[in-house]
Amino acid sequence: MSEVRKKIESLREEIRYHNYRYHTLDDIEVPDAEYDRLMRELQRLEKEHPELVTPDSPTQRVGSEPSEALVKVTHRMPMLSLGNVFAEEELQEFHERVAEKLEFEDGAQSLQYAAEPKLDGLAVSLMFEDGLLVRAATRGDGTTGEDITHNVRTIASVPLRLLGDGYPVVLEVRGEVFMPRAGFEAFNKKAAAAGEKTFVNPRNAAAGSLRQLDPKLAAERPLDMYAYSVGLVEGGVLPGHHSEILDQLQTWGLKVCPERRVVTGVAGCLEFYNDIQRKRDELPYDIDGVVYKVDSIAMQQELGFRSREPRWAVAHKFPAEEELTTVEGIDFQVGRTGALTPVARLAPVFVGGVTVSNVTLHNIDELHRKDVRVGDTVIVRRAGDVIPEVVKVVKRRRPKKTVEVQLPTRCPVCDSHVVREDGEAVARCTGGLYCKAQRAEALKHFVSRRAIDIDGLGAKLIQQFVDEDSIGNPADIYRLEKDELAERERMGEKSAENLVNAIEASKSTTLARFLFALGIREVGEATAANLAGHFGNLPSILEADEEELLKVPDVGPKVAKRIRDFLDEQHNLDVIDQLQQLGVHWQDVEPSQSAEDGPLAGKTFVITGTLPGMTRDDAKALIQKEGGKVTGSVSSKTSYLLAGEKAGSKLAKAEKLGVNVLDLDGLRQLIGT
Ligand code: D41
Repeated sequence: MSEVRKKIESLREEIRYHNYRYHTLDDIEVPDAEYDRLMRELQRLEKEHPELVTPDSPTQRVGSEPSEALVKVTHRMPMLSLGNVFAEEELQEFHERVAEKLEFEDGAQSLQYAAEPKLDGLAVSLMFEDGLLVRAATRGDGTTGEDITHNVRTIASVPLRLLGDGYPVVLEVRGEVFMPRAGFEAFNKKAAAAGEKTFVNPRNAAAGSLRQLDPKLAAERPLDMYAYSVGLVEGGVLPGHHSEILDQLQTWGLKVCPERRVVTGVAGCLEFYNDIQRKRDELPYDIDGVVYKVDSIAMQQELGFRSREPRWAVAHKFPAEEELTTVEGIDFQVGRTGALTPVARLAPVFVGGVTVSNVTLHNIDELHRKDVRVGDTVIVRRAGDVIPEVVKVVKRRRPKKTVEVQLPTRCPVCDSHVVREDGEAVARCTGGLYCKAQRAEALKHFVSRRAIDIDGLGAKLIQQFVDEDSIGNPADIYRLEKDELAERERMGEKSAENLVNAIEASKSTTLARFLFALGIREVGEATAANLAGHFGNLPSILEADEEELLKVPDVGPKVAKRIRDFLDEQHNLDVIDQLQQLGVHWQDVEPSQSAEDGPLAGKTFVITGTLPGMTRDDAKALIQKEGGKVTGSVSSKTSYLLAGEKAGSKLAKAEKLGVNVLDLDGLRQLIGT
């Protein structure tokens, strides 16, 4: 017994806390679905143990608390609440209860429902007397709401006087006030730009707007309203069907939802549900399900209601788009380019209609910004077809002794070092070809035409080899046997032979191609050629330290470091060694001494504009051949700007910085030709 008492008390405390977050702070901590679950659990326990119900229990005051500043209004006819179903079976049960109570013989196959979207806004009551809007009130707890006449009068789609004639003397219209999505986005954007408070969702924005004390503020909010039923009616009669009543309200100037439809039986309801769910993202307003109402008012009256819920209506809710779950682990996935992506492993949770158990956290900065830790309770969101995301951590539920997740220093796939350049969000594995995660991409690059050039080894085949582990690194390509290839699906004798020949032919290459093929980051074709030209042979490159690498044309500190990082990994050296053992070879060349001895040694050039009779690439090659360096942008370190015709901003900058400006003749003079 005391266990139950404790449980009830803790539920109440939890619910009160969330009420406070929601109503007072306007800053929710858990998704609605979780709040509803807590509430239902409390209701269930209190029902089982009525002796434990106390007047201050949150169940004794469903709905929002009227704020002190707004005037309270007692609804002359209580505003009912609406039961929920989530699953098809529950809808079927609802329908069977209706059919039974109405004593249908045939299971009420032909029973008609008025179906409409369930807007995610705020229920309100509008009182019209002699056609004039005399009072608007929030639903509140269904019995007592707040007077919001001053704010509702600012909503353009609410008539201050009913149109036409034939309306009852007293007509209470009930409906939903909401903020259309576009208006919400625009409002938040403006508020953010002005450094003002933004709203988490359109529903909160609508609620906040309606409860403003100053109608001038409410008037700035893009609110709208759809009528969904009537309350008090005196001095007049309304049509006999819900659908007709809404039509009638429309003729009197009220706005009703255009998506509404009369449907037949459970099958009709489900069809409507699916239609609306499909349309959901395109609708200009947020909805959280659909509502079915028995269309005949006579039948509604026969059915009546039970504990404030009509027996003739039910909300069929969409799966919640936000749910709570716990983080069971945080792994780092290695992508094809070596980028490490943190992924949260979750206790599987049904959200937005699917079960989610993995969510990407994008990169380490994002992970730290959200501060997600193993053991955390998190809000997971999946809206429409958007990929699921962790919205935020519920910090209050964090277990003791959690640790902040750190970027691993070694690759989880291949154990190579992980590097992250300053100012870059992405961390990468340095394993390159050695890392299985990067293998397929690296191999594709290796065999490409401008690299080692193996014709016939396409992307699909490479993926196959990698998947079945028959190629671990580029050297393995040279270990493939013809018979083995021919046995492969879709590869005949002939193409196997062609491939073997292409592999054989690729063994005779150049040092530049070989270096490019290795796929060292930042080492493109041009840099590979410069490296080959500068050092002339592979052993010199393997031995070169960063300082020596910097002497290579076009190689800056960043590239030099990338090359050194790559060559410092033993497995990369092993692959290079194996490739040579297996017959990959090239002709060494005389190392060019240009950078050290040429007339342009130590000088840095920038090229701009159109040079007469020479491409910029040729000019670059000429400068490099004579020992100069060519960079892309002008700075105080630039020795010369080689400017052709139509030189633009670079010329202006050079002049501003006092950098020497040359034309081609000037360059030739410098070189001495
Ligand atoms: O769109 C809505 N949110 C909506 C709410 C609707 N389309 N119809 C509704 N119908 C009712 C009854 C059946 C009681 C007249 C409702 C609500 N009620 C409702 N909204 C908030 C509490 C109840």
